[in-house]
Amino acid sequence: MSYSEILESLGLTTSEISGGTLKITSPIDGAEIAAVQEVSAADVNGIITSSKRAFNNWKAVPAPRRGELVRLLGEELRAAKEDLGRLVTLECGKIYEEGLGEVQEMIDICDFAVGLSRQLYGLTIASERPGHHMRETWHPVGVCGVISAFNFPVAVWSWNTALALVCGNSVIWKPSEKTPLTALACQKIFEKALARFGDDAPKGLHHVIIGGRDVGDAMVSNEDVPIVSATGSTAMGRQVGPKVAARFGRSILELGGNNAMIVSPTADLDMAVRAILFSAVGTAGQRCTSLRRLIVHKDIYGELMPRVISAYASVQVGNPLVKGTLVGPLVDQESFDNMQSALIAAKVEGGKVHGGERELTGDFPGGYYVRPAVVEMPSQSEVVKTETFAPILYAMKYEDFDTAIEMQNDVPQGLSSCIFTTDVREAEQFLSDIGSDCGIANVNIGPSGAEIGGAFGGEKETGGGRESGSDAWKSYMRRQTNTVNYSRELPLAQGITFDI
Ligand code: UN1
Repeated sequence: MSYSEILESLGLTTSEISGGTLKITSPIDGAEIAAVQEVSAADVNGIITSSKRAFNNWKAVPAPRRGELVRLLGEELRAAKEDLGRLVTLECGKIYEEGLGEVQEMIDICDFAVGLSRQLYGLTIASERPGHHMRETWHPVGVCGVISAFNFPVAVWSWNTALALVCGNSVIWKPSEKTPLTALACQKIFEKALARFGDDAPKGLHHVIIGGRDVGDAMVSNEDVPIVSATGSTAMGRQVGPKVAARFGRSILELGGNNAMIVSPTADLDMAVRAILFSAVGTAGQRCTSLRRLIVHKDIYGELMPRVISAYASVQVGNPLVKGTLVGPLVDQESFDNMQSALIAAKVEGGKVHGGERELTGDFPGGYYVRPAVVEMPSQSEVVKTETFAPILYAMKYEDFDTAIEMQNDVPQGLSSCIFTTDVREAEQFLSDIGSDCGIANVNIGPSGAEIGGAFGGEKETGGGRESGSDAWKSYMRRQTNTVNYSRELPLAQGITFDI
């Protein structure tokens, strides 16, 4: 399929994607594929007013009915899966298989949210007073701002939006400036679901705002946006979090990761090698869950590392639209430059670098393809503690298990982690209070590729937010404690008497 056929397959019209100020190039070859209109920061206030109006109607629609809209969204996503998956590949450069996987995550979270729309369970609580009922109930909050990154341009939107909608909120989405086309395509898909839904979905329930940092800022600073869910770099979160907090808004932050794998002497090394490959080079190392640190027991280091290094040398790097490619391009030159700077720093810090060179400059002079890099490090130095959004895997040795856990935890980020071991004591310690300090901790699988059913997010510089499954929906609702007196007396709590 040609690039224009990919764009047309999702109903993006020429007038919508040309003549605008935001130029979009494909990471595949650097070709300009669109020029999209941006909103101005001044427009954002009007959009928030429209969203707030929509919220005031939507919150009155029963939750299971709200779920019906998300069910229809899931159906439309199923129908659009191949086309949207291909557009994800074209716009952000991940391989088509992963583009499809990303759309599958969207479908899955829609299914999850539909079920949730008939739950949103509260609690009954024992009251200390006779003739009283206590309850805890959950209610919609308002406009939910969603900020997403280029690397999961559509799935992260869906995790937030599917939940926010069944919870009774309206949504304003600020996608990455690198990937507005997939956002426009999702808006179209959403509109198809809306058209089938009926009249009780208010106008303005979902908006996409395309623009730069000032546009995001206008949303983040506006007190009519009580929830801001932001996924991206720690630097972005440092801007967003305090601004939202300053006006007592709620933020859900899912920021950087620096995810490790401990490989113990009892590990199944065949499995470990496969997991290392998928999680470290998949999506060209541009997942927040990508494997970045390998902490290997000294007795198996000599056996494992040559296998990893030779697998790295043979992994197929190329056009992400072509079957058989496992590693597509980096998103842009800046990303390539950051990778090269990190490799230089790693050498200065004593690292031995395997791979990391630019490739395919003949076929794609405008694309930034790299051979994924493995760097053997003498210790967990500064560069290892920094998240570089590129396929660099730092490998280090450990001697005793407690030190391995210390190394795993001794970075500023706390998203995902894993251990390969067949020793149940090690596995359980890793998952215990004295084990991994991350939001995600796995045994005998890699740190990436989380299912939507679990809560997704992490600690420390990862921001502490949770999106997606489990009870992450509670972040999109306000909690209310209710006490009902069905007696004819007015007893006070704490046994207080206050007679008049
Ligand atoms: C991200 O990189 O921002 O766990 C999200 C994973 C995917 C989501 C990654 N399900 O790798």
